[in-house]
Amino acid sequence: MQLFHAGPSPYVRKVMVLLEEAGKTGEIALIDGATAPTAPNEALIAANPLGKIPCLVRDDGPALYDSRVITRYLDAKYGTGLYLDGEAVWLTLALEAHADGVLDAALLCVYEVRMREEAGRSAAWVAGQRGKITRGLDALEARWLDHLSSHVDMGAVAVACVLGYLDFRGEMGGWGDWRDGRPGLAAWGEAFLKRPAMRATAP
Ligand SMILES: N[C@@H](CCC(=O)N[C@@H](CS)C(=O)NCC(=O)O)C(=O)O
Repeated sequence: MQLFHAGPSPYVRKVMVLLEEAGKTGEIALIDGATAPTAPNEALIAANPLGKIPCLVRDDGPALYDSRVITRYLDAKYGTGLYLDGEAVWLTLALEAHADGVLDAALLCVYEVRMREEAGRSAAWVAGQRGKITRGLDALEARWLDHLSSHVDMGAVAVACVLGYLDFRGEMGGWGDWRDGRPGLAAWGEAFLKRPAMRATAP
């Protein structure tokens, strides 16, 4: 299998963390997936018409995207147990979707700075995306700490990838420090980001 990959991508990082946790990084060849809406990667587009990473090219079936589909597939293939069993899987999936939504907002803030001329940028639009980030983080502090502190699942991995990305692109994104006013999330995040799989995949 081959994975269209780029070190800074937080969505790619979710997949890489799963592979690290499973001890299966050696089974997948990483190929250059560097891309942007304004600089499409033709090899990637041949596998994923949406031109987004991660994209997993399989020998025995169609390419898989997006990150949530790939992580679910690899979890089933390698039995990593990062999706909880029974009813609890809905918590994993809800938390992963929540984290990915915060990531989507953060990525759009970064794209606004990197890909739009200053004169064409919309302060109101960026404020709207930052609002999603703030509310998403506040909800993690208010409602998800019990789950986070008692499960290592794909929801927790996705949240940690969000926090890592907010640190990595904080200067460009201008969203402030996710730790401020969120002591529970700060403590959980600092500890989770020290896991070997998180360290090995840091942007
Ligand atoms: N929902 C997708 C989002 C993937 C995504 O937006 N990846 C970015 C890189 S971090 C990308 O490929 N951007 C290029 C583009 O939008 O054209 C997933 O979870 O995989």
